[in-house]
Amino acid sequence: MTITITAFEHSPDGGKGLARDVRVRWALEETGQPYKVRLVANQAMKQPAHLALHPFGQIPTYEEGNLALFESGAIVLHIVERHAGLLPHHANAKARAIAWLFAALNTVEPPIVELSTVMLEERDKPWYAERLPLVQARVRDRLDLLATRLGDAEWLDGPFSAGDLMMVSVLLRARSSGMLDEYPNLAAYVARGEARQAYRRAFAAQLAVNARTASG
Ligand SMILES: N[C@@H](CCC(=O)N[C@@H](CS)C(=O)NCC(=O)O)C(=O)O
Repeated sequence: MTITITAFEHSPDGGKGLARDVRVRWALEETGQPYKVRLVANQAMKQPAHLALHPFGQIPTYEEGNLALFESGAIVLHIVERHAGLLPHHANAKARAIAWLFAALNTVEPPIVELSTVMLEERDKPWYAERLPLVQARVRDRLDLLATRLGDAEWLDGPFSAGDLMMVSVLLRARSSGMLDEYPNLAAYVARGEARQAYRRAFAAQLAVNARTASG
């Protein structure tokens, strides 16, 4: 059955890999699943056709036969549960990989998203200078403990898993703030994720879309 995902026609980052379709593309590449991409223009995102797929009018979505899914975490989990490669076979190890996937989305991503919002959208507010260090401290709270837990391991819990795929995807969103560089082991962990052939293919595919739509 054909898999179709949605992505931005014009990604706000211009193709730097931060839009959340990249994590879905990455999971599909790691598990060897071919997929199609339907690009969605900004104005179409909140129109009925797209809202029927995604209740909040966002990307990514995932369609396969009768199944339509939204939420990048749910989509990645769906992919890796059906196709081998990113979840360990042993039940306990599998449960822990899924815990890391949720930790990336629920525990690490929220302060990172908050920091991006402050830096991108609140710079001109009178309280920016006071708020920024508070939000940076919330990110540091997470990164400090994540860096300690990772130590000098290659991946979070044994071989590369869906938990690492999601954690690397989330940490990439912190890179432009410079905060990732405060943690050499996390920066190296992210670089190891980016060096994977499957990530490179996913990144290149979304970059190609953005290069094309920027010039067209
Ligand atoms: N929790 C959602 C977040 C989805 C999300 O924020 N998507 C962004 C792109 S990365 C989007 O569609 N933004 C446009 C909008 O919200 O109107 C997920 O992980 O899929």
